[in-house]
Amino acid sequence: MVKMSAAEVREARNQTVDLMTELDRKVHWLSAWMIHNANHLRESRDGLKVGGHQASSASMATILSALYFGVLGEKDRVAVKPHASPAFHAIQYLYGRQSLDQLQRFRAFGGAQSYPSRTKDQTLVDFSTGSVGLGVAVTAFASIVQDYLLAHGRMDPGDEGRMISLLGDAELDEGNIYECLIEGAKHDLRNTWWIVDYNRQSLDATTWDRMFLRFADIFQAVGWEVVTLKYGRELQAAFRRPGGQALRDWIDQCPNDLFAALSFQGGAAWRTRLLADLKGSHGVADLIGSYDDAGLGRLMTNLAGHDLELLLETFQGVADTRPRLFIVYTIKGFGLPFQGHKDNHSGLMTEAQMAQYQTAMGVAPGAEWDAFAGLPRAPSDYQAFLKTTPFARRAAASAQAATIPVPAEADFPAPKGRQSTQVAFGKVLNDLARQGGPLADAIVTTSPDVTVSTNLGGFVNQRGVFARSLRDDRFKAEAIASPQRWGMSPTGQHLELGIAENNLFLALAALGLSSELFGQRLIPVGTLYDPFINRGLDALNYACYQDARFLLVATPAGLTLAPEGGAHQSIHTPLIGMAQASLTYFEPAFVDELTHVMRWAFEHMQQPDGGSVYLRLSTRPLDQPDRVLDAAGKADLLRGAYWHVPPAPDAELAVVYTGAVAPEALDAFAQIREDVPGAGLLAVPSPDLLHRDWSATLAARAQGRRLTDDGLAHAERLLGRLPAHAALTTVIDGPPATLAWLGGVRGQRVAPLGLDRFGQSGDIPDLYRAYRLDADAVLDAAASALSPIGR
Ligand SMILES: Cc1ncc(C[n+]2csc(CCOP(=O)(O)OP(=O)(O)O)c2C)c(N)n1
Ligand SMILES: [Mg+2]
Repeated sequence: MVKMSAAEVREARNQTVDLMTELDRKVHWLSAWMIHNANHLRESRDGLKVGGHQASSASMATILSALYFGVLGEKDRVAVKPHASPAFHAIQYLYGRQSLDQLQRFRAFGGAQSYPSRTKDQTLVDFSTGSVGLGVAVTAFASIVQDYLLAHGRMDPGDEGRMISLLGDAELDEGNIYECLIEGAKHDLRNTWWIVDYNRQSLDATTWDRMFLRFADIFQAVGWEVVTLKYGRELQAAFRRPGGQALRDWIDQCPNDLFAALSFQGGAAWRTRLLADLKGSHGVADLIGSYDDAGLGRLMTNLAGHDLELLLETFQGVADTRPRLFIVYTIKGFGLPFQGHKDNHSGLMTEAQMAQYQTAMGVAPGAEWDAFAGLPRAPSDYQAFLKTTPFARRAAASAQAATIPVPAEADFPAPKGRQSTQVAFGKVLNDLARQGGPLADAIVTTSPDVTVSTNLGGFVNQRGVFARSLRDDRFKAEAIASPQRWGMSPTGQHLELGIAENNLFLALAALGLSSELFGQRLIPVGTLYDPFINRGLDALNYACYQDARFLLVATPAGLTLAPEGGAHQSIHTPLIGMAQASLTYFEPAFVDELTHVMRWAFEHMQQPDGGSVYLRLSTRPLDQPDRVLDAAGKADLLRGAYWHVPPAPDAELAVVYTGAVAPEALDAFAQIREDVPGAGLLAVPSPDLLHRDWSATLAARAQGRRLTDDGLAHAERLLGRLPAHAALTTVIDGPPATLAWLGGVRGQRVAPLGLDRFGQSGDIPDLYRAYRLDADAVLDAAASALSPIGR
């Protein structure tokens, strides 16, 4: 092998940096052009502004270029700042991983998405972003998942990648970031880089100066290495000249808004201001005088985030796995006519400004979409280079892990005796853990400090708490009696979280993407109190939007939690369960239902067109029906509803119930049967599935398609056993609207019962009476449904 001299190595490196800098120009150009095309050139049919963020993209483009052209390895995973989506797509285009058609349809139906999307984009996106802050924190949880896989021998040591988030500085205001930092500190977070596009601008304006140094303090306090990259090399060189120190001090003290305003105004304004403020400082006049206006404007905006070589050196120079915050100073809208302007967040270049920019970028008219137009080298040079980068080794699509077999029904026995769905859930997991097997080994449980009170204890006792290093259960070592073993080890299968529900959902997002991100399937099961879904709702939505797969068990739920009172009783979560896409909500009343649903859930979570599952469970112990659901009953259950007691063909009425109010429904039903002998009792363990199937059937019918042989929705089939004039009364420990829609399926009258007020402390009899969930309320509702107003 020919050995290169140091000078030759340097020369080769310079060549590569030059080539990357040229490619970076195309990233700037293509992102601006793609947005311009969408807003000014593509036909508009609705008069809406299409948008896209030229300023946010220009601010971060060079950081992306440095990463994708010179830093990212095959195993690294990246969450890209939402508003830098065009820069991301431009880079994928240069790599040949994004089509021209997609760029031309940026923000149009079926085209490249406004914000990087795992599920909607046609090119490989590691993490979706858009709701700021969440894409940041999810990378930390992905890193914890990676460590989990390493510790469990499901990933080879040395195979780990860095989980990288590229974020805007205003994202640092999102509280979920700090919740996640605390969790990261507990779990020895590593291999996580957060790279801040520090342009000191948010959406509305320039950001507060006083936070400048605080961010570094906060991150250092939780063990992060903070790397601040402020000045580009041109500015650094100027600082070394006479007058340079004074210039540097001036910049360091310059308020955000002034720096931004001068960046917008340009060279002449910089000159006037600097000469006035630094009058009398030795060497300053000569230093400033050595630049013409354009050169001075360039110099003053030569911040680190626009210096590709400096970024490369910094990122490539990291040799350890400590979590790192890179604060990279930038100019929002760098190189564009509105750079630094406080209103530039959604600013768009005019046609005239774009024409000028095109000339400056050396792009010939007609060559706007050409990947390498206007660059000094032959396209083949760039193409050859792009084949050799570490990122080029990354497969263009993520590999799917194999499906984990779910044990047979016999291995999901319904626990016997009077009990609650919450207790039964714990027993099912406990049984699985004891039996062992691939499913049990793939399950990871997690909970935000409610592991014990949501009945995960049995599973945790058997499978242990996860930590990267061994930690004995001190209480056990001291022989202090406790039903709960809390030993921590690298082989533990429970991820204990602090009490921050946002973190639960971000952890579920990362665990639930394990197959896609790391090629290893995990079966995440997360528990929390049902009312606190609200606390993490955006993160739950975010997890679902990315199509992460998990089982969410929310318990206790509803007014039925009784003495705990209104702050802990969840009132409206059933409607969240119904409305949340990619999440199927079940609320079983009885434990035989629960076991079937859990078994189904473990399969559904793994199917390509499956999704996540939400179980709303109760602490209310119920007498269990003496029955074995037959195949048809099970099939109906897994479509969302079944006839608990089928109606007679001429039935006047059916009682419909969901969840823990089953005894009241049964009680009222028994009384009703005395007067209305043929009445039916309909169990609806999943109002969500039932409703979704009905909607899908109506849509298909409108298009002349059939989803089933008979073309009927499950709800139509079930309610079709009642005469059209029959009435329904529905009851749920949740919003009446959850079941009231059933009246619309066949035009049957309906009297819905449920919660429409905040709850309060009490016992079940008092609360059910006051909130009209008791048997008397069901009887009254039935009477009113049978004799409506005007009849
Ligand atoms: C949760 C959430 N709230 C509000 C917004 C609207 N929004 C979009 S970008 C942004 C601030 C952008 O500032 P920064 O993060 O600094 O990014 P920059 O464009 O300056 O790089 C806001 C408030 C959002 N996307 N997500
Ligand atoms: Mg910003």
